[in-house]
Amino acid sequence: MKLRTLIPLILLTGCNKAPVDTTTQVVKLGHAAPLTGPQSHIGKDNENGARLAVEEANAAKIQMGGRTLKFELLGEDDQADPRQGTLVAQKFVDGQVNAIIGHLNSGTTIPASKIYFDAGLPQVSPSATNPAYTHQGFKTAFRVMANDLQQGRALGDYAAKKLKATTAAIIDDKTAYGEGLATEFKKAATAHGIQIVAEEHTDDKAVDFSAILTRIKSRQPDLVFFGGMDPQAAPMARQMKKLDLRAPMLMGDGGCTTDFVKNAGEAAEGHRCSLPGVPLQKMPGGPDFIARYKARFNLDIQLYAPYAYDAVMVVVDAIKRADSADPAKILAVLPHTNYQGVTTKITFDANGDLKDSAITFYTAKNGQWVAEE
Ligand code: ABU
Repeated sequence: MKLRTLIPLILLTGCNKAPVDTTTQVVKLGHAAPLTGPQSHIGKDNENGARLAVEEANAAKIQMGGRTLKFELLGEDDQADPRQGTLVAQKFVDGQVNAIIGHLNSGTTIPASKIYFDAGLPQVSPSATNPAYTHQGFKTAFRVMANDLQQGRALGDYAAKKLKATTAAIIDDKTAYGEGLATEFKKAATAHGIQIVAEEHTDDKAVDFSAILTRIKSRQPDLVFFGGMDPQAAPMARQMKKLDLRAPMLMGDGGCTTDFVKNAGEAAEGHRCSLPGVPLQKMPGGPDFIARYKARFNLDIQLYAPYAYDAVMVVVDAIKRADSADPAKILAVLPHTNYQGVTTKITFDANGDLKDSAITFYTAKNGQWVAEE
């Protein structure tokens, strides 16, 4: 750029001061997920989805008040730990971010949401599905995925109608997500007359389930429901096979990952999972998103990347409609979102939950999750 073109764009505030850029306006988006520990592969997938959205939003050179918006993604590792989640939340508040994308886990999202609410910061979680997140009366809390009232009910219906189970064992990982989903599954399953013959608990760091599974085997359930994430689900499947516990495992979205089928190997075969939304290939922007994600990161999508992408784009859309990146102004328009995302058409109910979302069931076959029609 020639100097005479550059000078009007840069305001020099004094000989010793750095020039103030009057051509761009920075918009800071905080993103929180586990980037270390057993769930780091899912956390990085979320962050990649959000990063792709930020890069595409920047490429669109959105103009506001004579400036180009420059979105910055500030990624933090909450380690899937509730206490770390609140520390990250406070860091975002102190750093004066404009909006939050996250967190990934319900166990971090829920305690962090109080901090964002108190600070008046919009929060859009791509993946936290415990209903409590949006049921606290916080007008700052939104999510772009069905919650576990819907998912738990669908899992109970599936157990009764599709798997024809009359008995079930339930294991949860004692997290807000795993325990919450197991509770909703149990309500729906028992409403269908399924007898719960065992209830066991583990945690989100455990890898040895042999004692739990041995007790469950003695009760001969028609299925084993697991409320938890893939770092537990994969070794659990392997240990079920070793113990010759042949009942299918039924899981929610937390087990529905690429890593589950990879790490469980042959022991994954025949297990089932549910995932909010339609299969990625059938999502409105799914095939194109898969290609763009692969081109940018040279990775396959784990799980929630398209939801993280949509969570960013919902905020970008709100900023455009508000004609402002001020958090209060974003919050004024977010409830009226009507945005065609990669995953679905996104509109929110009065709680900040997605209005319409399908639930899809998958069976592990030949090393992949295969969607059921
Ligand atoms: N939706 C399952 C994983 C995230 C969570 O809700 O904890």
